[in-house]
Amino acid sequence: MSNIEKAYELAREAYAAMGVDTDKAMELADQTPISLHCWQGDDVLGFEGSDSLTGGIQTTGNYPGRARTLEELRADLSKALDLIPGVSKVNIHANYLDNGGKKVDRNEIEPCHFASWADWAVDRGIGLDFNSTYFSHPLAENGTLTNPDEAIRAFWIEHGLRVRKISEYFGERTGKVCVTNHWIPDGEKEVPIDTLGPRMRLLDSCDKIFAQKSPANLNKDAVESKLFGIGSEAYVPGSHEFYLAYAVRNPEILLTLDAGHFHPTEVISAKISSLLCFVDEVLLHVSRPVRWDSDHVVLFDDETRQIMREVVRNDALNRVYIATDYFDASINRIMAWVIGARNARKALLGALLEPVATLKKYEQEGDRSRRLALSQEALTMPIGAVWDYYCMKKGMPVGMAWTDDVRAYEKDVLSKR
Ligand code: RNT
Ligand code: ZN
Repeated sequence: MSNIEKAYELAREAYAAMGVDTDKAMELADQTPISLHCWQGDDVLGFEGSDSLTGGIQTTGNYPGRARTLEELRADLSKALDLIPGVSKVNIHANYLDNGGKKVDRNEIEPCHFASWADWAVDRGIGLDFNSTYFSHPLAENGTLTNPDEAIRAFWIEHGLRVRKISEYFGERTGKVCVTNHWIPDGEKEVPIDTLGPRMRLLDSCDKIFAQKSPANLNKDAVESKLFGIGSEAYVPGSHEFYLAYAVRNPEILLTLDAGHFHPTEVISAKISSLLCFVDEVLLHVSRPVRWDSDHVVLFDDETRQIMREVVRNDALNRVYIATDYFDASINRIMAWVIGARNARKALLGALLEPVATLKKYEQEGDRSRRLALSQEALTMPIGAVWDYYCMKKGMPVGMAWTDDVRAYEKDVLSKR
């Protein structure tokens, strides 16, 4: 018996004594899809030939080896996916199109421009998620779906409509539902006088984009709010209240919660169960804001763990889609992917290893003292032993072993770019 197996055996017994079935927890943690964002690999630049990122979001750092082509990005993504245990999907942005070297504007994209992504996903046996791209474009400078210029607003509405067709195509090709996220960067540095007008235009734009329902087995649309961005500190029309109301009014639309899109002391873990009272399904952008919406690499930290606990404790795994959303250009980008995704999965496993049934029993009995005591005992249970065993069983590297693999790839591939 290896040390990993020995440690697992002890952990399994300790968890069983708490009423937790570790095999069941590993199975559920493994089978729950986590959607890996493609944009960590190239600093959100995409393949339209753009060399700058706009829209009030920002990557910092210039670590060598950024993916410059679709082929490089997919090779890097494949490398990362091979080191992340569990069912993964890949989350693509509309500016990651395969245009064959010809200019295809955002209002012209078609499924054929994403066929190579679908081929790649089918080949890997994974699902795809999708995102409209309303930033890093000259027509986005003064607003997209809120733009008072009707021609520009129409351009972006057309983009949204086309994105949803591509999502349906992804759903068909992969046989797995595509979750499509819509986020716009529109906002103002200073408080505008008319705060209602842009929102009424956004409402009209959304109604036009979502007028036709997608087959629910192919595509589900989600709307993502934000509090502020760089240059939109004072006013963002697509606020939490706006999209929450929109999702409640339109039951087929999901609400997206991004961990970095609220006031610095506000946490999305505290919002999930309220939303579940009013919307059918939720999309999570698991990210890490540091003092602002900085999109740092996801950690195995309190909030990431609390997000997963809220989903598991409320038995909502089948109503919540989990996606990662961060971009760090200051460290090896593949390591950034793997660290964040493994942390998200580990946090999910940790939540599934909580003695939820017993905690709920104490709660129902009114035994708040023992509820608190057990919740604290659970924190120092050997999650790591179960995680290591799970990785080993899935043929995935255990501990730091995967970093050697990425270093070798860096030497052979990334450093030559
Ligand atoms: C921006 C949003 C959005 C983006 C991606 C690239 O603040 O979080 O989800 O990160 O679409
Ligand atoms: Zn996000």
